[in-house]
Amino acid sequence: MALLSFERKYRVRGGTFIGGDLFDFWVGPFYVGFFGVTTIFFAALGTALIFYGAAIGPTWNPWLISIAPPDIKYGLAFAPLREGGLWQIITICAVGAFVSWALREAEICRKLGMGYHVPVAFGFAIFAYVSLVVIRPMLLGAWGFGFPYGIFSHLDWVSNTGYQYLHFHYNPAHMLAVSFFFTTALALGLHGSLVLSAVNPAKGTDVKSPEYEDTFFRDLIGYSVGTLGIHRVGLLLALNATFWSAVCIIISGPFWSRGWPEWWTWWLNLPIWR
Ligand code: UQ2
Repeated sequence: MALLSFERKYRVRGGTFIGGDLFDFWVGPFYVGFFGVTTIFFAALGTALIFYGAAIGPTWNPWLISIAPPDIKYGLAFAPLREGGLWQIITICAVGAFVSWALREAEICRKLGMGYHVPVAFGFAIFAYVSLVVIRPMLLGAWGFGFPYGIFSHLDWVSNTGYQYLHFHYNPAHMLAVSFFFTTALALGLHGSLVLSAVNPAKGTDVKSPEYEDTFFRDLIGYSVGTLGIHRVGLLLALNATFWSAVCIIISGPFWSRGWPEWWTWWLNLPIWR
């Protein structure tokens, strides 16, 4: 809040995608905009429906509350509210809220004359979610293939879906996704610790410049990717982690319906072994 007193120069009209000046204002520190309104709308409605679903369900235990998708027999049609219809509307609200949030990010980027890297990056996360509850269910022909909205129930879904393909770790796209997630953690671990070490020097001494950060890694491994470079590497790793996660679940079922270990028979069947 205190920052606002000297950030007035960033609170300028214009640069909106939609709505002109109508929603071009702030509430406290938050920019609203047309997509701020749609975000609030979808998020509030979706949350209210989750509470309604919990209220008509069997438990208030937060771990066990679950809102399930429709039975497979409903295919891609709308289901009655109590038989998965609620899940369908909540899914629409979730996608509506996530996409609204991304567009609000994009609008803020435009107002500030910045690049669109943040909404693009968030778009990959939205894609991962949409691949689970929209793309894969549509390819398989039933909303019932989406995952249930509940803490334990979604974990059970992941476990069951994994075992359906015998051993999900043999899924090549899953291998890539996992490797990218681990490497993302390594990169952020390296970056966060390096920056904190530079700004926390010995008592009474000056904060260290980026040249020290470069020098640390040149001493250690003979190479520094640089202060801008590490953020490029980080973005690349994180986007790939989400992207291959989406790919690994979309191909499971629609494009490969047997166990994933069996996929590797292509290797054993290569003619070079004969
Ligand atoms: C770096 C640098 C930073 C960093 C980090 C490195 C001064 C503050 C972490 C080192 C990173 C390298 C060598 C690449 C790591 C690559 C992978 C795939 C993990 O050089 O510049 O800036 O934070």
